Amino acid sequence: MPDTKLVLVSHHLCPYVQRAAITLAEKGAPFEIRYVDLSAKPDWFLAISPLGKVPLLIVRQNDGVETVLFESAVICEYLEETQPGLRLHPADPLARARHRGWMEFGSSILSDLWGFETAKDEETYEAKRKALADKFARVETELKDAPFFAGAAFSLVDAVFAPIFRYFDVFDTITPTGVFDGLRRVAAWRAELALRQSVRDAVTHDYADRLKVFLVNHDAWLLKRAA
Ligand SMILES: N[C@@H](CCC(=O)N[C@@H](CS)C(=O)NCC(=O)O)C(=O)O
Repeated sequence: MPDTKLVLVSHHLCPYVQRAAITLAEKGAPFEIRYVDLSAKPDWFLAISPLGKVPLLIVRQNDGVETVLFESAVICEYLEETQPGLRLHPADPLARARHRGWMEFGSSILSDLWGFETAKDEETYEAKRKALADKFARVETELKDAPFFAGAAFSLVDAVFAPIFRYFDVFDTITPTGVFDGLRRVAAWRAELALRQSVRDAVTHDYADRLKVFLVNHDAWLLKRAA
């Protein structure tokens, strides 16, 4: 769809936005990026975002008609179906369905991660830390062939997990979380994803600083634990 113009409505820290940005980069699809302050959502954004959330993908067709897509999985699937280049879903329907399940599993990890990074006391922190460790232990048993989730081919599951691992690249500079202890395959997957150009380019250079400010603003136990 060479004449379609794509605008990704974003937030600097959002892992769901990163999924879409990684997918766009893997496809080699040109796109504009527009950042939104989620603490003071502008009217234009509220008018087009049914859930008041990022990411949105604004698709402007060559006849000038604009369609707004919301929900990161929907956006990634749309890009997979419309953009040429690397296929990011397996061709086999059963394998594809399995991948969709693990994308959803990644979303459930993000929900625990939110609780983990915003925990204000040790008890909550530890409960969320354990939930994350348990989920990654489950992921460990799914990983069979390196370097990516499905072996040689980078897929949408990788695009979902790379932004999750990125959080820990910052957390590790603050305090050891132990979430990946003993998970050899997950650790190798994480290291591989961190090297991928599409993953590196999915955030701005000040991502780590912004995440640390977020932790300070949320009075995060993670920081107190390190002190
Ligand atoms: N299920 C959504 C989740 C998106 C989401 O939670 N976005 C957050 C930022 S990471 C957001 O926009 N939050 C604003 C709000 O809830 O008010 C997706 O996959 O796109």
